Amino acid sequence: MAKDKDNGLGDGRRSGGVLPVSEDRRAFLKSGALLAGASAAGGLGIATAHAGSVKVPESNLSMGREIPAKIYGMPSKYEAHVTRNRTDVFVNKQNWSDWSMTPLQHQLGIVTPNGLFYERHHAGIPDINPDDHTLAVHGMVKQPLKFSMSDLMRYPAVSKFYFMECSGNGLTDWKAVKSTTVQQTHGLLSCAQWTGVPLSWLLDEAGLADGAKWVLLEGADGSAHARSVPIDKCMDDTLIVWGMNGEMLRPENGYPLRALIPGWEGNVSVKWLRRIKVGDKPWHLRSETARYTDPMPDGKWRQFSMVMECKSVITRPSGGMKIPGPGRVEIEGFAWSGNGKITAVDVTVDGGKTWREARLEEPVIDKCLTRFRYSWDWDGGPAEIASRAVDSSGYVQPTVADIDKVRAIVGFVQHHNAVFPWSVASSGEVANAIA
Ligand SMILES: Nc1nc2c(c(=O)[nH]1)N[C@H]1C(S)=C(S)[C@@H](COP(=O)(O)O)O[C@H]1N2
Ligand SMILES: [Mo]
Repeated sequence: MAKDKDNGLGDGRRSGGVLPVSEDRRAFLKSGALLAGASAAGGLGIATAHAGSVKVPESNLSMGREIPAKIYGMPSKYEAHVTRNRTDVFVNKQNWSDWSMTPLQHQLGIVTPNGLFYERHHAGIPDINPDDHTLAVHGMVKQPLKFSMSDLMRYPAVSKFYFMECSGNGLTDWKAVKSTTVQQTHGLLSCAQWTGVPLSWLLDEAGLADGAKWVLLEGADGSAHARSVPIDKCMDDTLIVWGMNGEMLRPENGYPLRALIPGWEGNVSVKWLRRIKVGDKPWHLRSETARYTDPMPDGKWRQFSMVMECKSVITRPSGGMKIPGPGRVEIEGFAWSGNGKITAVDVTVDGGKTWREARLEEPVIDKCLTRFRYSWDWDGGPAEIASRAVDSSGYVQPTVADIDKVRAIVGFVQHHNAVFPWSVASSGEVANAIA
């Protein structure tokens, strides 16, 4: 298994003790004893004590790199270890129908940078010229329509933050430890600000015929990936997007056009979108019959379970990291729900015996990643840490045992949103404790 070289707790925090004084910091300071070595004036206990003169660094003594005439900027060479990685747990013999995972342990804030957004393709990444690309709206409509990219981009666009998660996220680690890092256990999850038009505008313009109930979305890739989506979701918050975090979609995320179906399994957000067909019933396609369905205890399979229900995970400290020593540990992670906003996250440090409420970081947005934090005084003994999220519908993130009761498990589980524990050894080493 690939070892992440920058997974220690200390080295990811290059800003040292120089943090702005914020509400969060005040809460941190009030919430308990500081690490040994913290100043009496009330530092976070992260910086090392310093006396004497401040050395002038080499970079102060010469001119820096020149600005090229044109360039697409790239991260610092010192961040080269932060990559999205193809799965090495569920190894595929080819890399066309495959996936790559977001390094959640390195993500700052709630937005996933475009180069780190997870990927899932069924037949590789097509290379589509936007000048040749069109979107057809047809089927049970009063007037079939065809849009070029420049037609679509004349609409007054909207920009919204939404998470995206593959329903297979976590399937490798159902009641068995297979993965080491949170990138491997939860990295089929990312979040972006999407820019495009509400699908309702396009459907209103075409005019829905009486009896229109379902919509087919089809991609222009080699898999001709397609899904059936109920008309209500299409008219509610579904977007047809070309923008992602301030720039055009990346080829791997659907350039030049994709559907973005907020809060639902990633599979319905059809990439390289070329066709929207309105009908009166679902099409029962491969990805809603043979795949992306949940086996039930009565032997039947549940179709169209498309909402990604409330879930959370601790990203720091997480699997493969090492806590430097006893004392203050700032636990942080993500919570999200396809059914609304996150209203609370609880954290346990004793394997679920007791739970304490974590702090939620603003902004807290509907169907978007929400960051939580919890300040823990680690006594240096073995511990088990986990988070449990609650959403605005009142739904509480289930445990593995809860899911086990209501599903038949055939090898692995889709839509695995259970509480996910990490063990902390006396050595400070953090490991996957899902078993
Ligand atoms: N045309 C097309 N759309 C697709 C897919 C695909 O293979 N082809 N994969 C789906 C799946 S399973 C997921 S999880 C998301 C992944 O989107 P991303 O690669 O932008 O993260 O796209 C969905 N849309
Ligand atoms: Mo997916």
